[in-house]
Amino acid sequence: MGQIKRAYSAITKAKKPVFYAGGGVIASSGAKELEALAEGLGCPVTTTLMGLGAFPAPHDLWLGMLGMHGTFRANMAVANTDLLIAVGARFDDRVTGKLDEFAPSAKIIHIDIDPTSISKNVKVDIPIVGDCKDALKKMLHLVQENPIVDLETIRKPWLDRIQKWKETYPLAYEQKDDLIKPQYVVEKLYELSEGKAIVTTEVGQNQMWAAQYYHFSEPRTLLTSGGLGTMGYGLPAAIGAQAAFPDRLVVDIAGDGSIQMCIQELITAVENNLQVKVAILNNQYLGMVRQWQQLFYDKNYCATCIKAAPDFVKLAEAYGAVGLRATKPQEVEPIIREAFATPRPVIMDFVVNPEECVYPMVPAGAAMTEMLLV
Ligand SMILES: Cc1cc2nc3c(=O)[nH]c(=O)nc-3n(C[C@H](O)[C@H](O)[C@H](O)COP(=O)(O)OP(=O)(O)OC[C@H]3O[C@@H](n4cnc5c(N)ncnc54)[C@H](O)[C@@H]3O)c2cc1C
Ligand SMILES: Cc1ncc(C[n+]2csc(CCOP(=O)(O)OP(=O)(O)O)c2C)c(N)n1
Ligand SMILES: [Mg+2]
Repeated sequence: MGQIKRAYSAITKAKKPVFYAGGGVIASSGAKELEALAEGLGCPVTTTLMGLGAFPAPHDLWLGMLGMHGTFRANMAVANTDLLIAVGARFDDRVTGKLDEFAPSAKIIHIDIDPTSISKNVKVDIPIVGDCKDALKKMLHLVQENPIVDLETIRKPWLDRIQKWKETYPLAYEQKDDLIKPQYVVEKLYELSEGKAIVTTEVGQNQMWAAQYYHFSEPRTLLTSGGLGTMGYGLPAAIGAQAAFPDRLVVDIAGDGSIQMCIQELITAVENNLQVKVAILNNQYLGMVRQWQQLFYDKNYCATCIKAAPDFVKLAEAYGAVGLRATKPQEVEPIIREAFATPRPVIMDFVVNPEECVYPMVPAGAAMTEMLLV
């Protein structure tokens, strides 16, 4: 309890605090405590990829994901904070970027169950070794016993500054002309599922657009391979989720490369009538690798172009599943509606803009403020 009191004392003194929450909050079932504490402290929250769903995306205090493909406001908030409260997050290099310039003026509190995680990559000022939910609950008691006086006035300048960052560089794309934007597909999946699907992803750009544009609000609704980033994860994960929750809508947001890693698992889905919906963002590339070649190697595309891809509609049918295709923006919504209404496994093949990139992007090894925005 001593460390938690020290942490709370630091929080009461901070002018620009930020919660940086990760997969540990979900593992500990501590999302409700995090939300209550963020509200009690008027403290904005960002999460890692693995923490998405640990804090409700529609909340006023939500900053979006941080890191290499995080939002402008989340990365700017971390760069400018005077107190970073890390909860069940492990300071991965996709989050910190250049270590010397990560949260340079911040005191750091770190709650983690694994002592070897503490001060592993970034020096921590107030370590709290233990379960997130347990620690957050104890901190919440302190807030309830001794609330911050005049909280709204104290936080206003910080929250106003964050609001300006949000307005200046929101997550954005333009769905014009005849080519489908992959972000538009993910937004439509979000809208038409009313945000209630269990989403799995493959790895690459599809995974990042899922993280940015499917606005997760509940823990355990995003299943994704973060650390190892194993292409081929999404379909088997979707099948497992559907078996566990037969009445839920389960969607695998996939890439045309990754989906081919474990496509044979469609047999399992068809055989057991597990009605997973696979949405392939078909850019005809190993897109995330191509993005790096495009931006940092002068479009010297090498081994990233998928010219000889199978016809995914025919492939689905060959397995006894349903195959649907959209090649124009106006076809996106009807196809998603049809897929969601079909009580069988479905592959939706969305032929999207081939050279679309994921933005923001922090180049590998750069500081988190050095974001490429378009
Ligand atoms: C193409 C690609 C791009 C990516 N880009 C980004 C990006 O832009 N932003 C991003 O955030 N990630 C990104 N990632 C993911 C990144 O590589 C890491 O997987 C992720 O940042 C790690 O999340 P985390 O820190 O929440 O840790 P996790 O791997 O979820 O680890 C959880 C932490 O919580 C602790 N913990 C576990 N259980 C408990 C408990 N009960 N109580 C307390 N502590 C607990 C663990 O010890 C550990 O320290 C990307 C991955 C890929 C493949
Ligand atoms: C098994 C495996 N091999 C290679 C990689 C490296 N890698 C990361 S993303 C990616 C491209 C994925 O292409 P695709 O599934 O089409 O997704 P996109 O980025 O185009 O959305 C590759 C090759 C990996 N993460 N996993
Ligand atoms: Mg692709």
